[in-house]
Amino acid sequence: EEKRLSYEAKLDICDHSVAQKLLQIAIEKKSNLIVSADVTSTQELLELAEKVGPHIVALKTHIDILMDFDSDETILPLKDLATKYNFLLMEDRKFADIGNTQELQFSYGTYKISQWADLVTAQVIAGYESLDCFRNVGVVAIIGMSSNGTLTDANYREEATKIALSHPNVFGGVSQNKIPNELLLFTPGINLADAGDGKGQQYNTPEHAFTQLETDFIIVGRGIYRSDDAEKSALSYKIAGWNAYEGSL
Ligand code: BMP
Repeated sequence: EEKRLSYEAKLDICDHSVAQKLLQIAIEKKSNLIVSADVTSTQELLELAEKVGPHIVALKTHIDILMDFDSDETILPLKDLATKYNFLLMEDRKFADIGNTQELQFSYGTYKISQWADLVTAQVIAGYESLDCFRNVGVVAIIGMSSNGTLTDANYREEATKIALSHPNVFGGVSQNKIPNELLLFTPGINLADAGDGKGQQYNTPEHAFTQLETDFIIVGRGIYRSDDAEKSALSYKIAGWNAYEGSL
């Protein structure tokens, strides 16, 4: 049975440069919170980033849901906020195609993700080589999903974990189950008020994620951006996440 490691201990075993940055930010800001900025306008995105920036290690985007995406108007100010508040940009693209197509989706088209994202999520369904194209970013592999009825059963997760562990571009995984210590664990489906969203999402508490799953980072969307005061609720989740982390050591 593996023991839960501190962020300091993980710095020694997680070599990927993006893993190192995330762990250093976590230690510095005493935060393991990633806010999922699932808003549909640039103004909402930037306002949210300004409010939650001081409390997060990364801002997770679904850049393709913006109605008004523009590299100059969206990405430049977002990058400035990331620098100002010291957080990374995580594009939750969940790539899920053959390597050649992913390479095109990563660097071309409207969003040119490779030009600004520090880390991206990718399915591993297309196999090991499909991940070769993600150079200069860190990849977080989707190992298990939070939604009711997901096909990521124990066998799938085991095979996905093998790919994640062996591929040099991958430094972490998204899952609702434990994964090996050599990978950083990211856990979405976190909400202090709700158990689900009526659309298949299933929620757990930060306490569950750290104690039961030994997660490294919690990902919170609606719990923060839908609340009356996003700044205040980001701070609450940050404190809840940090207390749960310290309690799990
Ligand atoms: P919310 O906290 O509002 O439910 O948002 C969760 C976020 O995490 C969404 O952006 C979703 O795409 C993402 N996510 C998830 O909920 N479950 C997973 O298994 C993987 C995800 O990336």
